[in-house]
Amino acid sequence: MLFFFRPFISVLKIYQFPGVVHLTHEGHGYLFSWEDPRTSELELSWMEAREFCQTHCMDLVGLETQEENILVKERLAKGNQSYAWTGGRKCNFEGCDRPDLKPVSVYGWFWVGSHKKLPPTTNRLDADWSNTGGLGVPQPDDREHRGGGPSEDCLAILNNLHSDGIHWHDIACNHRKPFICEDSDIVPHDARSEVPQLPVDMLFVWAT
Ligand SMILES: [Ca+2]
Repeated sequence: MLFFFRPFISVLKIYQFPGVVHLTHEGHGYLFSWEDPRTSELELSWMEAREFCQTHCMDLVGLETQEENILVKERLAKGNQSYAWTGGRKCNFEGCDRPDLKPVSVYGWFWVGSHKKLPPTTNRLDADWSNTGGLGVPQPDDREHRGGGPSEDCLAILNNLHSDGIHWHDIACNHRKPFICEDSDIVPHDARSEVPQLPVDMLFVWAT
């Protein structure tokens, strides 16, 4: 989809501060946008947030393990943040036409930084989807799309906005939120200082 191939937004360059890491876990650095005074008030769309992370040779955070998910959620609570973008994305764009991703609402979610798939959304034990939302039904519920709006294709952590604790929600990607970046193993280490901005399409090559 054209959405993914927009040019990088040059205004994000003003926020460049390479090397800033607020947490290290299992060899990966994490950047929480609200923890740096230069971006403490910054809220971006999911794609803009991803571009910010890539500018820093990172990507939006992937929460592949329970431990990592807990660490990130604790940080969100500690910072009194209402929500934040993660790197969770529904694969419903060009290149996603694979049988194992169907139906996309169940099998099509993945972490963009690691290319790892999330458990099927029917598996409520190994993921952290909220059990409620604006419609009072479990996430992901694609609520805006049901109401005639955009598809809820991006994964944010919401902090008790629905009296549901801190859990995952599918949200339309154009919403503006603080965000969390994580070192990406997909980015070659020796390219980090040489290639500050990677081509977007490179990041959608699937591991099969
Ligand atoms: Ca939702």
